[in-house]
Amino acid sequence: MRVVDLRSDTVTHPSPEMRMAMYEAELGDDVYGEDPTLNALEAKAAERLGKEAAVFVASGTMGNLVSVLAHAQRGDEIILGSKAHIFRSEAGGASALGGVSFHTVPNDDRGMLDPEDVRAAVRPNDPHMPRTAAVCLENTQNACGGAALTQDDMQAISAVARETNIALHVDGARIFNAAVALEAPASELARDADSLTFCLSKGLSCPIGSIIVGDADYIQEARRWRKMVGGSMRQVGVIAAAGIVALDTMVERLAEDHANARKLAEGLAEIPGIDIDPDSLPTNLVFFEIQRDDWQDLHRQLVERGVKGGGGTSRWRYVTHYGITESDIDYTLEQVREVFAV
Ligand code: TLP
Repeated sequence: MRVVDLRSDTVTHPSPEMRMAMYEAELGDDVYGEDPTLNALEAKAAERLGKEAAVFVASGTMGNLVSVLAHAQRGDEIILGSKAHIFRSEAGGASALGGVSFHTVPNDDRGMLDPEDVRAAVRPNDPHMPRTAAVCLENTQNACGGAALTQDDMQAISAVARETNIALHVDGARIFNAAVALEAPASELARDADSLTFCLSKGLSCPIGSIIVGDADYIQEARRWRKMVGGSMRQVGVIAAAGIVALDTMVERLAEDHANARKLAEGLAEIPGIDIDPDSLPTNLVFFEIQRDDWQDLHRQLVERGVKGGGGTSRWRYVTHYGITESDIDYTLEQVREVFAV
């Protein structure tokens, strides 16, 4: 049976060039700082994001956790959107492991925070209160339709962060999707951030890994926290090799995923029972509302026909990625049309 897996861009497999690079990678022990392939990846990532240094971590969740722990002490607080992945989908790690509490402010439809809300959330210097250590933005913002925040958005929040002497961390799991959608270099979007995490194993199609970038002292501190959470690895060049190929060959092609997402959204918009505004779609995450009570049954039927994605609630998400072709989009629309016709 034909399978079109639209559950996430995390399901992507490495390209043939990545597999070859992994096979041939020169290796060393990274805990001694001696893995040449990883060192090359970290240098490339830092340069690409316009930062002094970078450190490789096992996942986006570990990247955000280590980033927050390197900014905040036990008892501190971080400000973040109520729809932030760090708040909703990372098992409360910063609280559980770091004693850091979350202070949420509303995300608007694009995932942006209101700078005045952030300013108001920063605690005064009062011994009754937790200290505010950082504010976090997410770009693209997953739960807000995958919208890309612009450099002006970043700058508006970083201005408040500078003024109030807190750090700005960006969960840039999909920062390259934002960069491609906005036709802006990723380094521009990262410019005002003190730290930024991006994922290699989403749209960039690596099997494993994320990177944190920042200034050299901060990344040194992040290395300590990475060690503490058990994330320092040994011959990691075997996975880093894929990351180098990803940064060289997989960024520009994200435009194809965005074009496929647009085609999918436009097709879905014509199907009765589906509510979606394709004009609000900027990247590779397609969110839509099923306006039928039998959405669970519709979901089951689509999965039986090989179209995977959505479910859970009546708000579904289909994600385009390296493993999805334009013909897969045609097939998906055909199946959805048929299933929804009944
Ligand atoms: N997101 C996954 C799931 O957790 C929902 C997905 O399928 O979208 N930041 C953002 C914005 C993310 O979307 C994710 C993963 C992460 C961080 C965590 O990355 P991993 O899965 O590598 O720990």
